[in-house]
Amino acid sequence: MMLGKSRLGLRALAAVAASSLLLAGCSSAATSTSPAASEAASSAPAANLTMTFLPKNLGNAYFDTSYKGVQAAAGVLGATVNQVGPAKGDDPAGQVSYINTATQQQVGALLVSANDKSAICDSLKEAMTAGVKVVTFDSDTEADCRDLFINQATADGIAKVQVDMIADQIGDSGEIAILSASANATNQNAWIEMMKADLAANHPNIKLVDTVYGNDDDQTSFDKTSALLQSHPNLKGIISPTTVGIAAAARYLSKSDSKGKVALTGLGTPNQMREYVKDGTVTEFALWNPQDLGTLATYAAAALIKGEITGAEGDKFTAGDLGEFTVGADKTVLLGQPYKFNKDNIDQFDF
Ligand code: RAM
Repeated sequence: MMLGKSRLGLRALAAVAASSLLLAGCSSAATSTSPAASEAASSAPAANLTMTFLPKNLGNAYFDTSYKGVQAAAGVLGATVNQVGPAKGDDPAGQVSYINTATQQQVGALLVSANDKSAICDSLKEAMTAGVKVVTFDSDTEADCRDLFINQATADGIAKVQVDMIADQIGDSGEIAILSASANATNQNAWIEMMKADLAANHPNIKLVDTVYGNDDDQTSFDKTSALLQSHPNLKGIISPTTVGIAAAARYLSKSDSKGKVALTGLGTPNQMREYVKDGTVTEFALWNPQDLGTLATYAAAALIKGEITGAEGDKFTAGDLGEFTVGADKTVLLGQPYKFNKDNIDQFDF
């Protein structure tokens, strides 16, 4: 099921406003609390609501949007969140050093999109042993290296929407290639495996001829697009399941002879893709709201820190304006399902 656009809208400001009202209500209620009750409250240890936000890489519009959601939620929760991260999206060692620093700083929680599902595990386990709550979002680690994973949408739903779009755009027949993020990215790799299975089972006339990696670097992704077109002269379509890759590929295609001849779809942000939808380079692509993902991760981390949830299946918590969420199997929380953007709706979105 596709997500309605109201779920994708920019509701962070409304959430902040509504929660400020709630907070105002709370503080006036607090003045009428009995002295004994306030003494008990003041002796309870304050929750450590400091957090480190560690995306795959800095300078990625997708994670910048997630961070807006993080900050909006932090404002409501009274949390302090600091963003750090490597320059490149294929640098797990860089992530490890930021994780170790956060552990030394004794933050309450780490919010991490993993560059590698196992390479950052030891440092995350050390963080958890030191009392830091670990929430992965967007790109997961092995399940025992974190307290919770905030999943943007089901992996099979993300895979299917991309295969459906390319099949539709190339008449369900011909050569396609995948331009991914880094070769070790947990999220892209899971989606690629499921896309391959879907292609094999349901699209016998589509042939996946190549999978290349732009490492979520704009120039590398641009160059890999050019190389794909040269090595596969019969290419009919490219799927890029990364916002960095699809934007770079669209920029390349829009100025090339292949514009309008080689289809491009995948996962992109409306703001980065708008001009390529309008100039006819791209027909349709998909995503979820990265801001909501950041908001949800922050509320989940706060609930873990405060001991309101432990990450056990069935645990429930509220994520402000996004509503109530329930922890599912394997300590995961699901945001929703991907949404498709095209020329008819893209102007309704601003992220
Ligand atoms: C890029 C990153 C991120 C992924 C999106 C779709 O920004 O690789 O992990 O979820 O694309």
